[in-house]
Amino acid sequence: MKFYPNYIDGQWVEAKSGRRYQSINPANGEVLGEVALSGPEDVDAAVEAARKAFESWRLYPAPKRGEILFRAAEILVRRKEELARMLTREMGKVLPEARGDVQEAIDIAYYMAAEGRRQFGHTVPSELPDKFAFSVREPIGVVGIITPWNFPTAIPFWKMMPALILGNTVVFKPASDTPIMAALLVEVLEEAGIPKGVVNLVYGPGDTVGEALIRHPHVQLISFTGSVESGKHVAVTAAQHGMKRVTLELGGKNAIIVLEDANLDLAVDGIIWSAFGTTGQRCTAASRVIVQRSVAKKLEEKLVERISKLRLGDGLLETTDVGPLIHTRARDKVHMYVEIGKQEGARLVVGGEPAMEGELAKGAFYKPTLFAEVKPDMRIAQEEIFGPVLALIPVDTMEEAIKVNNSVQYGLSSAMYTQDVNKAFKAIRDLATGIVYINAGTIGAEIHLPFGGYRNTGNGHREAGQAALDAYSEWKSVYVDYSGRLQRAQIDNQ
Ligand code: UN1
Repeated sequence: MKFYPNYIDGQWVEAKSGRRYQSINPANGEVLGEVALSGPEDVDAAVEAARKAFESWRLYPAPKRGEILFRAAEILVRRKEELARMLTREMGKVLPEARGDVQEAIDIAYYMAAEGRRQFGHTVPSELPDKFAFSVREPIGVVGIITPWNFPTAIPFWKMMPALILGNTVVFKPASDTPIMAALLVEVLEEAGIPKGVVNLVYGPGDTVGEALIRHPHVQLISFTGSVESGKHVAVTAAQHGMKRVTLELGGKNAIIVLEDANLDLAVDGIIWSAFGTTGQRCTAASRVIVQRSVAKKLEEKLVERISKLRLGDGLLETTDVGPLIHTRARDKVHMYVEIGKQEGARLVVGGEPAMEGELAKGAFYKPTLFAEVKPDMRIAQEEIFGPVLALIPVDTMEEAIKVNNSVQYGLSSAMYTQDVNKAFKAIRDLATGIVYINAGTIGAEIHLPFGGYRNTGNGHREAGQAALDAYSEWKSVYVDYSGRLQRAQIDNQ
C-alpha cells in the first residue's frame, strides 16, 4: 500500500512518531493509501523550514516566482486526468466535477503566476514639495494554510498561489479526509521547481496539528476554510498567539430566488446543479429556493421530476449524477437534519433517507431530498447542512424574498431568476452576499473575481482575484524627502 509522508524542507519524511492513518474512498470503503499522522513536533520542523526559506524566497524576484507557478499550472494541465480520478476516489465528487476542481487550481496558478509581473502598488503625489510617495506590497512571512476536503485541489491553490507569488512561505495542513490530493499538489510544486522549505506539508487532525500551527509563534498568518465554529476558534487563538493575520471562509446557506416571471425550466436547471452538484457539499451550494407563491407548485413538480431521475453511485462511473457524502458521519448528520425538518413541520416531498440499495450500501450515499412549505426560521432553512437537502420557501413578493435571503447568519452566494432587468438590478443592490448571480445558480465562481461573503461567512477577507493579494501581503507606504530640510506634513503646507 502506498504511503504518503509529510514534506518538510524539500524532503518526504515520516511523522516523527512514525504513526500513520488510512485514506478511504467514500463510495465503497476502499483503502487508498497510508498517510503520516503527525503531531506538533512535525509542525515545529515545518515552520522552522518555512522560516529559513522565507529569508531567500522573499528576495527571489517576483517574476521568477511567477515562472515556477506557471510551470505548476502546466504540470497540472498535463496531470489533470490523473489528479481528477484520484480526487473522485478520495473525495467522492463525480469525475466531471473533479476535473473542474483541478481546472480551478490551474486557473488560479496561471492567474497568480502573471501577478509576478504586476503586484502593483500606488505612486502618488506628496502634499509637500521635493518629496516622493509610493506604496509596495511586502510578504507577511510563514503562512499556515488549513483547507477543507470538498475542493481538495482548488482551495489549497486559492491560498497557496497568492501566498507564494507575494513571497510568503507555506505550511500546508490539508483536511484529514483528502491527504492524497495534497501530496499530488505538493509533487506538482516540487516538479515545478519550488525551492526547498518554501512549501511544507504536514498531515494530521485539526485539534493537534492545526492547533499547533495556529499557536506557533513563527507563523504570521492563518488562512482557514471550514465551519463557523472552527473559524471563531482560529480567530481567537490566532489573536492570542502573536496577533496573527487570519483569513476565514466559513460556509453558506445560499438561496436561489425564483420570481413569477422567471423562465422556470432554466431555473430548474440551475437549482438542480447548485443543490445536488458535489452532493450539496459546496460552501456555495443552494440549500434554499425562495419562490413566489404563484409559481411554487409548478416549480415543485418540475423539481420532483428531475430529482427522481438523479442517479447515485461511484463518481468514476459515467452513469452517476450524484456521488457519496464524504463519510458516513456526514451522511448521519444530513439525516439528522431531515428528521429535524420533519419535526419542524416542513413537508418532505422526495428523498429523506440514506441510499442503501446494492452497491450503495458500501458507501456514504443519501437520497437527494426536497422539503416544501419551509418557513424561513426553521433550522433546515437556517443551518448549513452540507448535503443533498433542498428547502422550498414560498413568499409573496420580491422584497420578501430578498429579506428571507438575507436573514441567515451566512452571506456567501445568492441567485435570482427573473426576466425583468429592473428587478434584477434591485436584487443585485439588495442581496447581502459576497456573490450574486442573475439567471444562474449559486455555484461556479470564477477565480479572477473576489470569493467570500458577508456576515459569518468570513472575516471580511476575500479569496481569489486581486482581493486575495490583500490577504497575503502587508502594505508598506514609503516617503522619500529630497528637499534637504525638515518638512512637517499637515503643518508646513497650510
Ligand atoms: C467552496 O465550496 O468552498 O463557486 C468553493 C464554486 C466553486 C468554488 C466553491 N468555484 O462553487
